[in-house]
Amino acid sequence: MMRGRSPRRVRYRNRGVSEQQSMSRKNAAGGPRPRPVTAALCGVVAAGAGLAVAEVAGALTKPEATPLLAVGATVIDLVPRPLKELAITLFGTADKAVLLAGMAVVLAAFAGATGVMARSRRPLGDAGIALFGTIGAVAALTRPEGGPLDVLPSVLGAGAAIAVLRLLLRVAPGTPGPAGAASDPDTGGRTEEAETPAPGEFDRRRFVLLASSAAALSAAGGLGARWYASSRLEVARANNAVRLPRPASPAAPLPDEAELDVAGLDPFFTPNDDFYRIDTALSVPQIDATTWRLRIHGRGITEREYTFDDLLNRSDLMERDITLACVSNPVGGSYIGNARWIGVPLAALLQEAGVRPPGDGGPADQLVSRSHDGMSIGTPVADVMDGRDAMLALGMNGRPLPGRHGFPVRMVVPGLYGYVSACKWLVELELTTFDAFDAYWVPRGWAEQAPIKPQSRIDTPHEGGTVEAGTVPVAGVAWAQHVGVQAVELRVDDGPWQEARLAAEDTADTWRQWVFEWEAEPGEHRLTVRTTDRDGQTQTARASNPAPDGATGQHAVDVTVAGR
Ligand SMILES: Nc1nc2c(c(=O)[nH]1)N[C@H]1C(S)=C(S)[C@@H](COP(=O)(O)O)O[C@H]1N2
Ligand SMILES: [Mo]
Repeated sequence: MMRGRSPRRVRYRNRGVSEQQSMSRKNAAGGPRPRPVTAALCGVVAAGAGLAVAEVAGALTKPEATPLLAVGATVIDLVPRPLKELAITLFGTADKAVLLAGMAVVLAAFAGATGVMARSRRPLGDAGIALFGTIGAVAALTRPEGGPLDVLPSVLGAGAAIAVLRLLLRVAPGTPGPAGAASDPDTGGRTEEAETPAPGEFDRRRFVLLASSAAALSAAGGLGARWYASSRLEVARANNAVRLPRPASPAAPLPDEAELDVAGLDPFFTPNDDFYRIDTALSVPQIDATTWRLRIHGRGITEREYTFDDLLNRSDLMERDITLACVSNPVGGSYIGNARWIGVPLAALLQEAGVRPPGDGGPADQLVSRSHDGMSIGTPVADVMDGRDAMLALGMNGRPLPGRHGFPVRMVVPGLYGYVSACKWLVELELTTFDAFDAYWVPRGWAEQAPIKPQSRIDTPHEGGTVEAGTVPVAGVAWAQHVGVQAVELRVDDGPWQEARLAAEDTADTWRQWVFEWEAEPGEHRLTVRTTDRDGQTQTARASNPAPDGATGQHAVDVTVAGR
């Protein structure tokens, strides 16, 4: 077999033979064309190299501007509501990782196809890659925080991918010898049985070595770039340097009985590391608090600017316990958390700037908050100025805001879902009207205004769980922010609603724990919970989706009670 020959000789013969073949069957180096799979592999490796170069370029300039992150962010902005809901239902807060993985799969498929096209015509491959580079560049350029220099990672990446693809295709081994050649339509039937040798072992080895080195270098470069980008401006560092002052208006101490001692029940205060995270930011915005500015402008006021120190040094800082909830939280879901926030009273800040609520003749009924990453959130001016503890939060559970939760400054407004109140990475406040401006989620099918709906949740026993017959503590949380929880009731199977014991109330703006001592009889049982708020409204049993303004329905869990 061919193995017996010296590699060099095989290579030489290989070229000699192919020179007698028609031009259409030659590769750039004059050898036979690589097989489609090989060409596809070349395309994928070239794309990986391009992405890695782009990541390195981004890490050195602006990480959000790399084609992966810029296109990902654009996809997030463009996906229609039903698809986004499905993604949240299926993947929860892992939806971003799934999006990136999905993009990688699509990209690999296109890169493979580009490699195959480039096999017969190199310019087709160049064009395919250029198209991708252009998509990346346009996405980076059109991001809210985008600038002309943001095209750099995409352009450099595309250039690198083209170079790598051309190089790999040049050294790729050609179509295989007799057996393979006969079945390959590209060799056009009149296969030279004896003349076309299988690609030499040397060719193959050289190609495999080159392709795998390129892939390994790309992986190392890409991961290294990511690591460098995240450590370079690590919010945690800036974060540690921030010292939270003592608030002029501290929160009342938590009543002892506000927290029940039941295993499996969510803690009253959600630790920062466990706090749910919902946002459209593919990478956490890295903001330097020392250069951060908040601009306030719009109808009826003169523009003002605040620095982080301006806010930190105010004499009216307040500390409040507020439960934050996401409109996408399904009944029984976990997109809700409770924290002790420190911040600037928003109403006071707005008054200083000359804002009057609409009821007082003010020309603006909507306060639009904008974030560093281009999010816009619309909140009724009337709500933030009606005396509730709306704030520009600087601290969360005794620490500066974590990067994921909006460092250095975010909004928190008791009683309104996060997407209409809780802007993270805040940089701008604009006084306008609901008629004049639609915030980010409104054209995407979510309600313009969305107070949090009263809800209750069973934390323990959990769905599908098994408990021993006897006294079983059934426990959970209930919330009716800014109104307060009046009662929680539990129903076993189709039995009567029975009142649960409520933990002491912290404030009307926080959730409230509850427990019901259940005398559990062996068998399969369904437990259902409902709450009634202090206005006397009982949570409806009618189930509805989160969209457009929050899910309704009652949380139920099915449990098995084992006999003794
Ligand atoms: N900049 C920015 N702020 C944002 C969002 C976002 O996507 N971007 N999402 C909002 C939504 S939908 C919710 S529910 C809360 C969640 O805050 P958390 O992630 O700190 O829990 O942030 C709000 N603030
Ligand atoms: Mo949300």
